[in-house]
Order: sequence, then structure tokens, then C-alpha cells
Amino acid sequence: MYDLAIRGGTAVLGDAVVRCDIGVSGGRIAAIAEHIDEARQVIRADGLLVMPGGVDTHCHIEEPLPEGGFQEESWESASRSAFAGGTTSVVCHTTQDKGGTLLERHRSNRERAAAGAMVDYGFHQIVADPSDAALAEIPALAADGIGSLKAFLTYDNVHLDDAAFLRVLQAAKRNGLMVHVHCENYDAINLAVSTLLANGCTAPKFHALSRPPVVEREATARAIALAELVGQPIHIFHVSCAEVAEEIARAQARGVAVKGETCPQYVTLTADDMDRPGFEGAKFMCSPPPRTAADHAGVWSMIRRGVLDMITSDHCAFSFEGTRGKAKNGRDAAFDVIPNGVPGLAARLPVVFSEGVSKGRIDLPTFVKLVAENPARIAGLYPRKGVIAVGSDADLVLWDAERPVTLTNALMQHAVDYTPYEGLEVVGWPAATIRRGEVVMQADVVLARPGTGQWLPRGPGAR
Ligand code: DUC
Ligand code: ZN
Ligand code: ZN
Ligand code: ZN
Repeated sequence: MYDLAIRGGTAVLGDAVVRCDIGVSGGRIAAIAEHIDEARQVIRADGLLVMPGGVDTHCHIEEPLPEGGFQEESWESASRSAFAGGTTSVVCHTTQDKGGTLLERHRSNRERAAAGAMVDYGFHQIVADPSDAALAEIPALAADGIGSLKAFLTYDNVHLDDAAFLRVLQAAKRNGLMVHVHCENYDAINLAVSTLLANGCTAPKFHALSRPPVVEREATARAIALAELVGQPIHIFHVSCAEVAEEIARAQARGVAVKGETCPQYVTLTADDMDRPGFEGAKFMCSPPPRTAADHAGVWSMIRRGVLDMITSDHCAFSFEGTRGKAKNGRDAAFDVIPNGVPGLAARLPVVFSEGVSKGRIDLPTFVKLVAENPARIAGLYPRKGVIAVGSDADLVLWDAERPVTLTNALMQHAVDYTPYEGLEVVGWPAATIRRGEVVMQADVVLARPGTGQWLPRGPGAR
């Protein structure tokens, strides 16, 4: 007798797409079979795909803001948004303040997440200041299940110069951790920003001009070279275009342990979106910035080549209005003081499924690898997460592959007041989300309670 049977669906099991039933016991997948008849609860999945719940290993949730307080997107609202879009696990960030230490912030971040989260969660540790004292805390973090460090090569409050980045790489190597990197050249951006501002170019659209592809490509090549020197595997966050991915491909070809991710915004939004009238363009500002329609095609081709093997959201939500939002410095604020980031937790699976599978750019098994299996692998969560297999957590999304939906902010169920995908027509939508055997979303209604998400201790993950 199983706790739950999901009957009549078509499951994505690795490279196979098969009609089968799935039995769940104790929150885990206990059987995958032609027919499962004995179960206390039955969910019919006729006509639906059954896929692993989405694993989003690059999100920003309830992070402290430079001006004090926290991001609008709380653990509770982010969890609702995740479930609304078929995602069941996230890996977010703990930020080190310059001059600060790591463990205290890590513990308080864990407490905040434990109180509010409904999704299962882990953290990357951002190292902003690799002092001896900070690095000495890394073994304790690793012992607590932090599988990765995150390095920023730009942004005033967190950026690392080469010397500091090398120290982070060495610390990761000593502790067996993965390193994720935000690659953009800090000094090149600052030069471009000051030149643009001096010429009166302050509108949101100039954000894109201040961070052209070469700025991202140079930092990516440099990060790879330094990681190669140290012999430390790295993972490049949010690759925006093929010319950047090409640096990853060249390194992979010479045997360097480097992987890359991209995000839905880099196959849907463009720099022209930041040129919408008035302050509207601020809604599309993220870093690296969205590029061009030709770059969308380039990113898809790098996905098909396997150079970019995962798609995360980089969910970093700011409302358009309000004191913590895009307009917090006024609607005529210069682009360099507008918060960077777009919300995308709920939109990720629908946008990638629709643009990818429904439009024939990728097949179904590739979709599952991009949004669930490969993120789980690199985050050290596989095979507990990211796969439908006996023994894995019963994290599932039942998917209506034919359903047309026009995206609206209300459907995203996040805390902020807009989505950059407003009006986008997608085909394919989650009918239900199941987390560890519990139905947590059905017909767009989220059913879980805050505090039910589980901490995910992580190892170093795939290289
Ligand atoms: N870019 C980042 O690097 N992080 C959050 C948001 C963004 O746009
Ligand atoms: Zn049956
Ligand atoms: Zn980043
Ligand atoms: Zn990010």
C-alpha cells in the first residue's frame, strides 16, 4: 500500500518518455510501474506529463538590502511563486559583508528560511572579502552543508579583484567546494558608466551600453584562466550570449572543469525592452543585460551543443513602485542607481518549455535536464532531487503540455508588482506541483504552509 499513486501520466525518465504510474511512500518515489493500484491517495495524470519538480539553483530570496531591511520577496512569497511555476527546490545566497565573517550570517539566513520556506532550500556562500578570518570559517560551513562559494567580479559591495578571487578559488579547492562566478569586468563597467553619465546618458537603456558582451566575455575568460591555474572547477552564472559561451566551449575542449548556465531572460528579453517609454525600461534591467534576438538564437545553439547545460531564473525581484523597488531613487534616477534584477521563479519552466519544447528547439528530456537534473547535479542534490527514480524525493510537476496561457503578474504569485513577461503567450503550464509526496499546488492554488520547506545539505556536486 503506497501513500500516493500518480496514475495515467506520461513520465520523463532520463532520456525516455513513458506512460507509467508512480508510487510514493514516506515522501519518496517507491515504485515506477505500468500500474500501481494500492494507494491511500490517487492523483489522475491522464493527458499530463510527469516531470521532476524544477530545481532552481540561482535565486535571490529575502537577501539583506544595502540600505537595510530585506528584499520584498520573502521565503514565503518566493515559495508560492516557485510552486506556482512547478519548482520545488531552490539554492539561494548568503552574502558576506566586506569586513564581515560568514557563520553568523549563515545561521541567521538559515533561521529566516526555516521559518518561511515552503520549497526545499540550500545556499551558496558569497565571499565578498576573503580575509584569513573569513576563510577559516569555510570548513564549518562545508560541514553544515554549504556545497559552494559564489564570487562576484563586479558590483561595489561584493566585487573581488584577481588576488581576492584566487584566494576564493584556493579556499574552495582546500574544502572541496564548487565556485559559481558572476563574470563582468568591474573597472570596464565603471569607466563606461562614468562616460555615459558625463554625456547625460542616464535612461535605463544605457544600462545595456555600459555592460556590452565584451565586458562579460573578458571576465569569463579571466575567471576560467584563474580557475584553470588553481585547478578548481567553476560554474559561470547567467551567460547572456554565444560569444561568452564560446569561452566556456574553448575551455571545455581543453579539458577545463567549467560549466555554464543561462536564464529565461536571455532567450526572451532584449536591450530594446530597456528603451520602453518613461521609466518602464527599468523593469527589464538585470546584469548581464538582455541582448538581441540574434543572441537568443545563439544561446539556444549553445544549449543544443551542451555548452550551456542548465537554465536557472536568477530570480532577483524588485517591485516597479515602492521604497524598495526599481524607482526607489525616483523615476528619473540614472540607470546606475536602479536595482538590478528581474523576477523569474514562476516563469522559468513555462517560458523554457514554451520557447524550447513547444517551439521545437529542444526535446522533452533536454528540457528536464536543463531545469531540474543538471542544476541538481551541479548543486550536489542529485539524485535526491532532479530525477524521477526509486529512492528520490517525490518532487514532481504534472504538466499540461497543450495549455496556452498568457502570462500575467498575478499568475507569478510573487511579492512584487510586475513580471517582465507580462503578455507573453506560452504553451505548456503546470497543472499540479508535488513536493515530497504532498500536493503543494493544484490549479494555480498553492496549498503548503510556511516553514514546511526542508534545508538541503549539499556536497560539492558534479564537475
Ligand atoms: N544580476 C545579478 O548578478 N544578480 C541579481 C540580479 C542581477 O541582475
Ligand atoms: Zn494504472
Ligand atoms: Zn550575478
Ligand atoms: Zn544572481
